[in-house]
Amino acid sequence: MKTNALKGEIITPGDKSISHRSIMFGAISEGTTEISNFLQGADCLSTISCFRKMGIEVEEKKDLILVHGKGLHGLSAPSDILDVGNSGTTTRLMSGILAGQSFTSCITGDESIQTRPMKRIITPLSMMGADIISERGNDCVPLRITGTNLKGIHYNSPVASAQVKSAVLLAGLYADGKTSVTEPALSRNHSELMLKGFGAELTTDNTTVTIMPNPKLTGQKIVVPGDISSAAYFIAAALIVPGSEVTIKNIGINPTRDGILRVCEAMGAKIEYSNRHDSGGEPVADITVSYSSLTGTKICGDLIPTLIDEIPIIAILSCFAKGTTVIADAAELKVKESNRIDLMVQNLKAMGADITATEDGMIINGGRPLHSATIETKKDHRIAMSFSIANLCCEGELNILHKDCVNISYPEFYQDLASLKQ
Ligand code: SPQ
Repeated sequence: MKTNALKGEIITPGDKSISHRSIMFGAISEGTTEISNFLQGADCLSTISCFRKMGIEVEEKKDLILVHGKGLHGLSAPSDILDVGNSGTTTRLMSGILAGQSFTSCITGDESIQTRPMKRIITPLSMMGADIISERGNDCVPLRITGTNLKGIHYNSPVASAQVKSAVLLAGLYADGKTSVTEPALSRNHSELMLKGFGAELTTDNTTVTIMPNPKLTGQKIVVPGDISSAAYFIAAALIVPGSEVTIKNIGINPTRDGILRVCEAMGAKIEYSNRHDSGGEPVADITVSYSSLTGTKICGDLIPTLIDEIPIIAILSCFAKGTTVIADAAELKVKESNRIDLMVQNLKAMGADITATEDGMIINGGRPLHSATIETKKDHRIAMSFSIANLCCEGELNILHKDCVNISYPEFYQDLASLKQ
């Protein structure tokens, strides 16, 4: 075997979704928010930089980030364009906040973010009365947002998206009445949990969330759990490299995010849980994953939003499983940092896998040996990390282009992976 058994412990970096939200919600709260285990990835640093441009002081201490919030109405007009870099979360959640301000702002970002669909937030925010314009008329950034008086709505979202849900809820803080969002399946609920913790009046009923306007939000102490989306690469690595046993500590296992664990278990993975605890309403645990013989499975329906960002690494795992894996209802993958269906299929085919793209997913017949190839990442961090794991078990070496894009969500990824090698 090319790679010896992987052994050891990984402490995954802070959750990206929760890190973004801790800065944003801290900024519009009164008093100081103290964040530990904040993810120092490029996306979250973009969020910090945007809020600094709106007059929020963010102090970076050794192991802590302090956000000196100015309350719901304390942001000031940015001196400059708000550059979100590669981050969809920053773009969409911040738009919800900006819609209710008393100033005009402009948001833009890198090449990838300039192609990602923003109509999904422009539509509901405009229904609330927001003045939000896609400057090139293509429903992408640059967006110009002029703050106005907003009205509460009930929005039936056509897509299970935490970013859409959160944008509407955040705008709802500035509306003249209650705002509700119903989604077709439950997406990650970090905004709901955290906004409640900051003092928002918010209720959840199945897939509907309702928020009341104009709460008094107060700064909080946030301990960010480890990111299950980052842990996913080591879970997969331990499962496919014979003889491996890896413990991944402090992973957020919120049920709206833990689909990867459920799918791996359905495929036959040996996963043991320990040290279960709660961190600010978010469930956390250590897990130990051992090399396992895997079988293909079907992944679809309400499970999809709980593992949407893990589908690239699940596609890799499926190549090492016996039988067929079918991934369906995942058309959302086409509008992430890259078209993740096309890129996974193109790259895995180049490695010799039996994989077919479908309208809303892919079909993988596992068991074919994989070989070296040049991997196009389109600078998508999740594609680069997924193929770094495939590289452990293929013949020859993969040539992964733009490998350093992992710094978007996991700057220490390659060092952590190397630390498990014997
Ligand atoms: O922030 P960004 O660029 O959209 O990041 C991604 C990722 O792979 O890291 C998606 F490409 O994660 C999203 C996730 O897919 C982060 C997120 C959030 O924090 O609310 C929600 C999901 O997106 P969506 O569109 O389903 O709401």
